[in-house]
Amino acid sequence: MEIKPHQRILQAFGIDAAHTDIRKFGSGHINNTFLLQRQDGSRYVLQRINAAVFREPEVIARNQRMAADYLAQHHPGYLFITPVPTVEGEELFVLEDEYWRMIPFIEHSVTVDQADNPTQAYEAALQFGRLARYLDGINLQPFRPTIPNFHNLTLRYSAFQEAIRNAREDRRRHAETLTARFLQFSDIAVTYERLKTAPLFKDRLMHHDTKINNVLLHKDTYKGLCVCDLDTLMPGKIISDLGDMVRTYVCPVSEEERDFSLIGIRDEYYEALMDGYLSETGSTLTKVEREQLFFAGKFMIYMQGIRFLTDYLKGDVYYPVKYPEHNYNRAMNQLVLLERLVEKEDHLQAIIRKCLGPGG
Ligand code: GN1
Ligand code: MG
Repeated sequence: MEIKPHQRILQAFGIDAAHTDIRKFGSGHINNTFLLQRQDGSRYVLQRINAAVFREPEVIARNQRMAADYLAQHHPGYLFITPVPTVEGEELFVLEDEYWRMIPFIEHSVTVDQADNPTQAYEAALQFGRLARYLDGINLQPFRPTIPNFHNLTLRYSAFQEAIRNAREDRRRHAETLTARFLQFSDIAVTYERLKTAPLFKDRLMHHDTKINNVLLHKDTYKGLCVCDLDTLMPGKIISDLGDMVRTYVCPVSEEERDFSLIGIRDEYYEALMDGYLSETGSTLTKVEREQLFFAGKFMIYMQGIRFLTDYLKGDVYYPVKYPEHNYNRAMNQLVLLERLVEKEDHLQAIIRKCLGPGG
């Protein structure tokens, strides 16, 4: 269902709807996003926050504000996107229980949905790495999760098991082989469970959605400009951000691809993203974090795979689908990607050692 922002929302941000061009924008699953262009040429991005997913949108605004204040103080000049306030000075506008916010459109920026060359992977990873490094010293105590347990694999794994038990018979049967293949990788959940309480497995302020289209690149040079989509900026672990880059930059096709024979690992992209991320974060990582760099990819691909399969088993209650087997196919796509990654472990570990350099 398409939701058009109406006049009252634009008015709240001081924008005259009659003289503004509004079009749908971006490719996210969760929020509805629009690009506004005013007659004077200025552009903004308006978003309706999905409040079924983000139960407390104020937490998003608060986390972002605290991060922005810290960055302005410790890294002045760093481009960190902050909301355009309403005419009343609020970060969010609430109308009929729906939350809206507006951010500036960064001029000369573009996003890509898929990494087309290793340099793009490097640039994007460098931007996420820089954010992590700049936020390394921030006090996490006042930050709250915008989605509780978002990347808690232990809970995602239990939800998967519960979905298997409660699935409608036809869906359960259709997914039987795929489910069994995912269960064979349950050691990933076990490793996560062990790791998550290790003292050197640091809590950090993480982005938690490091797909390449969440980095703005310069439209001509494709140099990284800044990161965007900060809804899930909250305490988490390094494997979330690094792992989602592995999940989404290294494969030549996206999670939507149904020709599973096209799924594979492009070594040069893997190396480029490790290089970009570690060039920023390398010196801040603990020993335990350094040991888990390969695990990051397994962790995120596995978690995304079981999230898609859980949703299929539950009857597509979370991810929008275009046809009945959509989530099943997304899950299969992620399983194949996981298998391709694991097959190459020795080689990829050697790449990691190279990127960490001597002493790594
Ligand atoms: C969702 O809306 P989008 O595409 O930015 C999801 C991510 C998944 C991604 C998979 C809040 O992100 O965790 O990795 O889909 N975000 C939420 O495409 O669930
Ligand atoms: Mg997003």
